[in-house]
Amino acid sequence: MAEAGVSAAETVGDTEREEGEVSEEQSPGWSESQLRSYPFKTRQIPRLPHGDPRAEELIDNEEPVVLTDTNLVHTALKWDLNYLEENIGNGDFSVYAANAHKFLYYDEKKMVNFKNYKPISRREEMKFPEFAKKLRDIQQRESDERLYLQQTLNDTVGRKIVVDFLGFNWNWINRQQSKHGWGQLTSNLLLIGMEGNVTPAHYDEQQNFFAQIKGYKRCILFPPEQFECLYPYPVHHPCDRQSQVNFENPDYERFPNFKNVVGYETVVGPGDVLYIPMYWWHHIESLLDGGITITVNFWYKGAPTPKRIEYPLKAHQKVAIMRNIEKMLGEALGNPQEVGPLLNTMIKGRYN
Ligand SMILES: O=C(O)CCC(=O)C(=O)O
Repeated sequence: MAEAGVSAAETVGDTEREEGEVSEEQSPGWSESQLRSYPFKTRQIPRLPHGDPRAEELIDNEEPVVLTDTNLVHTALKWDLNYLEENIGNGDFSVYAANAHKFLYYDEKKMVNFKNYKPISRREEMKFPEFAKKLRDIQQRESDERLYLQQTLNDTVGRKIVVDFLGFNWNWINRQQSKHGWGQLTSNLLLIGMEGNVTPAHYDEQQNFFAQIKGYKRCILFPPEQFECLYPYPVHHPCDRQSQVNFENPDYERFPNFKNVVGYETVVGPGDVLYIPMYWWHHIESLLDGGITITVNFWYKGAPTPKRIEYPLKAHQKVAIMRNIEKMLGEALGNPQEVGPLLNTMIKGRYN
């Protein structure tokens, strides 16, 4: 059977693309030279109008698709640094700062488990005008420092932002939520990135409609079937759910299956909405020399587990089981550091 993601993608006539090869289907507004290069193949994620039955089929099957005409965030397409500075209010914003382009997510609560872990970016809380000033200053000085604002929208936002938010196409997205039996909308993350910023590959345990507002982002996705190629950090590590593989210089000795990874990719621009299915890995980069990017995502809890489980289990269900086993072992042993040695004892000479 074809891997998840391959079957429906094939039905819409996408093409397989070798590294560096130019794809025929391109949104205007960006060029191939703005993409970083990686040593693996990708196929294009289909771009479809939301009313196209193939788009619905992809979402039903939990496969990615770019929807080109949802009008989901049409009231936000005017957002830029100046407008947000004037209207976003006096709340605190989490801003990550780094001296390199990668912003590897880390869970601060898990840092007690791995005391030697040193994050490559640091979080600072600041008001929006301070962020805007820092950003303009870095751009002017042509400094290597980079910022990435990542803040859940909350009730501190100003009146105009509330009006824009209420004008989102809630009709369409609420229908999607109920049609697929998803749980509640848990949050809308606002992301404001600098050109060239990279969020390395990771998966989330939520459904995501990723709405692009300003600038272009390249999104490379991998289905949950490729877990073995992507080598996530241990569950108790601050970088839980993130791949350990450095895509720009993979260590094939440590991560040999990375040679077999095959991605699905797209470039999203203003008005596009990418469906990132739960448990799908995603690597996201703001295009090189593309100016700032603004995105708002819509994270939903997945549908509840069905009462009667069907076998064989799907890849994402196996990922959930593996996560639970790691968590339970950490708790039972009273020390997350003992999980690895115990798992090794269990399999060595018995299951391998
Ligand atoms: O846009 C980004 O850089 C990361 C966003 C992301 O990982 C998400 O929406 O799940």
